[in-house]
Amino acid sequence: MIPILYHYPASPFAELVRTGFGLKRLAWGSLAVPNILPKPDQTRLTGGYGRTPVVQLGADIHCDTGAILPALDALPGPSLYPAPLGPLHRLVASWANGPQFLAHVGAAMGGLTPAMMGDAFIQDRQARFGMDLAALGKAAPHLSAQALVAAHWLSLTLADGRAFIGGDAAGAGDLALYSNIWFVNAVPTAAANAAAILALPHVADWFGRMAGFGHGNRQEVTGEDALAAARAAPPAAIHGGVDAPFQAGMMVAVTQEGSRDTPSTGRLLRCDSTGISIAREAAPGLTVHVHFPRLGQVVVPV
Ligand SMILES: N[C@@H](CCC(=O)N[C@@H](CS)C(=O)NCC(=O)O)C(=O)O
Repeated sequence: MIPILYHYPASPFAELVRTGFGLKRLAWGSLAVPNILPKPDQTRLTGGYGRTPVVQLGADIHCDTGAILPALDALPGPSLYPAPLGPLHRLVASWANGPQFLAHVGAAMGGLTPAMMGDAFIQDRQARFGMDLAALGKAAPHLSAQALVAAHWLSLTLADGRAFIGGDAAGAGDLALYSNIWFVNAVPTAAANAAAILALPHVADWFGRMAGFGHGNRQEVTGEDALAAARAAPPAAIHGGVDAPFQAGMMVAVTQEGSRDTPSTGRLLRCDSTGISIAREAAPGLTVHVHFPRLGQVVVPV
């Protein structure tokens, strides 16, 4: 059973996972989804979660890099949380993928005109996340300055000659910082911002080492292949409990802070600091377990 990534090329969070596959030298299935809703191949399994990326392992569906990386970590290959930082990689990643993500959206996309983004994309992000992409240009200088602080701190961290933020081995914190800079570097109109970031001492060399991991061994799969994979492998046993006030087995809806996407609804299996898992019927006779991190998710009984 290989992991299947639901993604599109320009997604920085997807690039984070693709590079994670490279770091772990994994074989994986690539399922292309649009960069706006609807994404029927994805949401029939997640039940509503429409963000990119999602990773499927048989009948286990992992939403958000905060759930995807721990799931990939259990697969063969180098750890994504190497010592000496260990779990501190998660702290770095949640900062880079949290407040710093918006800063990098500004640095990457602030120079795009509405015509370049297209009406459908602008409307999707406005309706789902309340983002005013048409006005992003105004905020871009401020946001670009915020993004440059992350690169400055990265540069200082690397100043003692270490290869990655924790030493010789790259981890989830490196992946998160990398995907933000990759995003800025990938947009031609953001070339000046990318140049400012990559000009900081040690950052370009580190960026090259991260890019050098590649993407592992990718093969294209279809939505039908993915459904067959879900039918072929039952969900894995759940490890973790259900914190009060929730109770195991109750029906809940899971949404994301700051998103108006349709909730993923199901029977609660796990809800504690390790994450959230729900069971749902994805198709007649097909039960899947949908997993989320705990951070940033809103759980409501229904
Ligand atoms: N916290 C999520 C954030 C994912 C995210 O915001 N992804 C962006 C794309 S990079 C997204 O879903 N945008 C809307 C879409 O692609 O439909 C994670 O870590 O995976």
